[in-house]
Parts: sequence; C-alpha cells; structure tokens
Amino acid sequence: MDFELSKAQADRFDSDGFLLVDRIVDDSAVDRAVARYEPLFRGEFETGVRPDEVNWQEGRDSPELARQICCGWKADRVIATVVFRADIGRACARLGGWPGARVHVDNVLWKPPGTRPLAFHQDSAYLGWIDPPEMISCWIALDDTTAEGGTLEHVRGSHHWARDSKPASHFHGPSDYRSAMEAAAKAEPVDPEVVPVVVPRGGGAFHHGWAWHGSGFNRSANPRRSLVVHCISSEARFSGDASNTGIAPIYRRYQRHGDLAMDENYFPILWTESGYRTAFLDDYMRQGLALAA
Ligand SMILES: O=C(O)CCC(=O)C(=O)O
Repeated sequence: MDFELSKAQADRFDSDGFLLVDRIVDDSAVDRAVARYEPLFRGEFETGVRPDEVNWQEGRDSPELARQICCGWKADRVIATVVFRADIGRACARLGGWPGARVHVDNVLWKPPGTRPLAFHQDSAYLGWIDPPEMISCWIALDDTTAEGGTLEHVRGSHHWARDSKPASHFHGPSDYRSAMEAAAKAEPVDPEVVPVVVPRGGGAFHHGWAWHGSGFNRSANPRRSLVVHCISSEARFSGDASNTGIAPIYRRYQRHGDLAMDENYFPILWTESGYRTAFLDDYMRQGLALAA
C-alpha cells in the first residue's frame, strides 16, 4: 500500500468536501489503465462480462459525448489493478469515518478534445437504495488536467448544503452543466466557489458524496481520461427502499431475495481496519498485472 493521507489532508477534506492530491498512483498504473480504454469503448470485454453501464460505445453513440463505463472492473482485470487498491479503500474509509470501504462502482471516463460536459450533481442523491447512503470517491487523472480541458470541478464546502437534490435528468452533455448546482447555491444562499481539479497524471481528487461536482467542455487539444473508484462503507447494506430512482434498477439486481446484505462478489471490500479484504481481489489483480505485462 503506497498512498497514505495526512491528518492535514483529512482536515482539509472535512472542511472543503474534496481534496486534491498530486499523486495517488504511479506512472505504470496509469499506463496500464490507459491501454485498456480503446478496447473497452469498442465493446471488447477482456473477462467476457459486460460492465453494468456502457454509456458510450464506438459506432453507437455521438462522438460529441464524454465516454463512460461503470463497473469496468467486471469487464477488465487490468482496470481492476487500480480499482481494487487497498490504499484507495483505506483513504476513502478514513475520509468517510467508516470501519472499512467497499467498491460501489468504478467509472471509466474519457473526454476526447471537443467533447461535451457532464452535469453537476451530488453522488449521494443516487444512493437511496443503500444504507447508509454515503459515498467517498477517488477520482484519478490518467492525463495531466487543465481548467480548459474539461477536468472535474468541485464546489468548495457544498457537502454542507441541502441534501435533497435529485439525480440529474440530463447528465450526459448539457451546455448548462452547472445549472442544478447554481440553483442549489441560490437556495442556500451562497456564492459558489468552483475549483477545477488541475493535477498531473496519476494525481486526482477525493470527494464527499454530497459535494456538488461535474465537468465542462474539453476545449483543449488533449484527451481527458480518468478512472474513479466510488466507495461505500464496508458495513453498507441494501436499504430495502424499492423505489426506482437513479441507478437502483441497475444495482439492486445484485440483492438476494429477503436479504439486505451486499454480496462481496459485486460490492467487494477493499480494506477494513480489522484487516479484512474480500478474498478474490488479490488474485484478480495478479491476473490483471500478468495480462498487462
Ligand atoms: O469526471 C467527471 O467529469 C465526472 C466524474 C464524477 O461525476 C464523479 O467522479 O463522481
């Protein structure tokens, strides 16, 4: 385990709702993950398993839109070599105040030059089907990021705003991508301070599930690729709320009948303070490293 948060970083996260970090993973991890982007978005799934959400596929979707896949780890063991890192789980658990962290989903994101925004939102607004509906995310830049390059943007202190937003009705590509956040800021009322995540490749940002975030047009000449590990508490369970909002229809398929426990085959535990980690992860990562070698 390499990445370790300092107390000062954790304190900054508590007050801002996000934390920028210059290095989370090394260059070899970045190179490995980037090499899988083209095949994944062509629909070539190394394990033979389709990711839970394929929001963009070559030949099917508009080249103007940002490319997104959720749960790339199920389709590609090389992607899993980053997503399943225990140090990322430990950092998310510490920031969440949890005894441990498990993966809810990953996001494989690719914004080529000229592509459109992703709407501002609060991640926890999508989690009514999880108890507790809390998330801490680790967003890893796979390219150096710039403010004009469509990088992720956070709003300082917005995790303290009202926790009543709804999942975005138009997530992929809206020109007015900040509008829901601006309405929420007006209701507070506060003047929102938007902070772009400008970091070298391998760096990134952690964010709180109630922090408002999104990203604008990629107006640069360079791609903006990133890999996000969205963690929930190792103790999280299904909430029993059968409403159909947000992403519940996709992920509640993994709930066993009459049982609120989250199955580690689909929501694996990365790290706990007692030393527990889901059994298949290390072998799965070893296989991914061998494939990438
Ligand atoms: O990378 C982006 O543009 C959006 C990422 C995001 O929404 C997230 O990490 O929660």
